[in-house]
Amino acid sequence: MIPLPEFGAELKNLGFDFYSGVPCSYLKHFINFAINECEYVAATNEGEAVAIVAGATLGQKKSVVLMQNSGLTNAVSPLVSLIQPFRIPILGFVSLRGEPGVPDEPQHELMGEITPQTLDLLKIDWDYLSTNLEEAKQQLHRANEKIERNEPYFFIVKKGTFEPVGLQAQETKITTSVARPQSREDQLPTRYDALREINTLKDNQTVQLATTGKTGRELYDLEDAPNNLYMVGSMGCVSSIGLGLALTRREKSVIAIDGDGALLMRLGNLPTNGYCSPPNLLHILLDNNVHDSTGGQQTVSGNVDFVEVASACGYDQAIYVHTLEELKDCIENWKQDQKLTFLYMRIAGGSKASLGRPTLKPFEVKERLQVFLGD
Ligand SMILES: Cc1ncc(C[n+]2csc(CCOP(=O)(O)OP(=O)(O)O)c2C)c(N)n1
Repeated sequence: MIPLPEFGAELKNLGFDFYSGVPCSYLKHFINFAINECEYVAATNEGEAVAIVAGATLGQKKSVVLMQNSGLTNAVSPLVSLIQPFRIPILGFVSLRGEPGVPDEPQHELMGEITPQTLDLLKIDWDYLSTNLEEAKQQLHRANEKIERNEPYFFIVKKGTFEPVGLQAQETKITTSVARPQSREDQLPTRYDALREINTLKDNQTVQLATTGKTGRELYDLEDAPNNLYMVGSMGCVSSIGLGLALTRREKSVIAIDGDGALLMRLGNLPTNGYCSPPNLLHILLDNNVHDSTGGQQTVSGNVDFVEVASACGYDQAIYVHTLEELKDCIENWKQDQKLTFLYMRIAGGSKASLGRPTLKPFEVKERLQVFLGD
């Protein structure tokens, strides 16, 4: 069995000290170690955890994601359409519940059988983690070489790999949130005009992350800049990338621009953001009540009070924005007095005619952003 103080120290020596994940009993001692000794963000699902460590990696922290193999399926979208096309080198540990030949519960049987092939299909290089400390350390060094070459790397962890580590007392945090609800008519600007307002206020300390679909395309059309990231895939992950980046780069102002379809797809991100509460994260939802990018199919956003939801999830403040003027004021106020803020604005459907797409490849956008961030 691997003693975690030594194994964890080796990871720290290699620079890995930021973690996110969802627990698994096979990984519990490793997770306990991460919670006790490192920065660990408890995610609500494994896809969110992948996006958080992706954001932390953009922020130049070598980062680790921990998950049960049943959660690998939850993480497929960001692994396929964020980690790979952007070439974000994360280190993963995935447990092997349902290992063939080892008695386990029926729900793990198939996943245990297909875990290695799943990683192969995802084109993620992997190895079974040795239960011998010295061998495991050598494996870490080999994994680190991959990471240094901008490639993700995963270990599959079998039952009983780690020696026990107890869980130290954990802090519980309750936020007092301010919710400012709707108080007048909406101006309903176009997304393009709202994005222009946001973009106009950008300075050289700000990073703008734009959600999947036409939000990123319109931002690119307005102004292609090194401090922009057009997320293109991993729908719903923009605020989680923002969280990882904001936690690791406290001196930067991180603005995550979301869509209603995307936010609803991963609504579980909100409580994690609210709990971690980085003051330098501004989360803006532009709600057109439709999946505009895929043809305007209605979402259920009309039935959701996002300001109340974000506030109830622990955002320090959640504000209903009615006009472009208010949007400008709210962004300026947040810059002056930073606290985790959610801005909600209803916008008109539709988008700019004959809209282009970023000509840079996702990994080129990432590399450019890393230069901006001082890599
Ligand atoms: C996981 C996943 N499901 C579906 C899609 C297809 N898709 C791309 S953009 C989009 C609509 C996004 O809607 P919303 O977040 O409301 O933004 P809008 O298009 O209205 O600006 C969809 C469904 C995708 N890219 N990824």
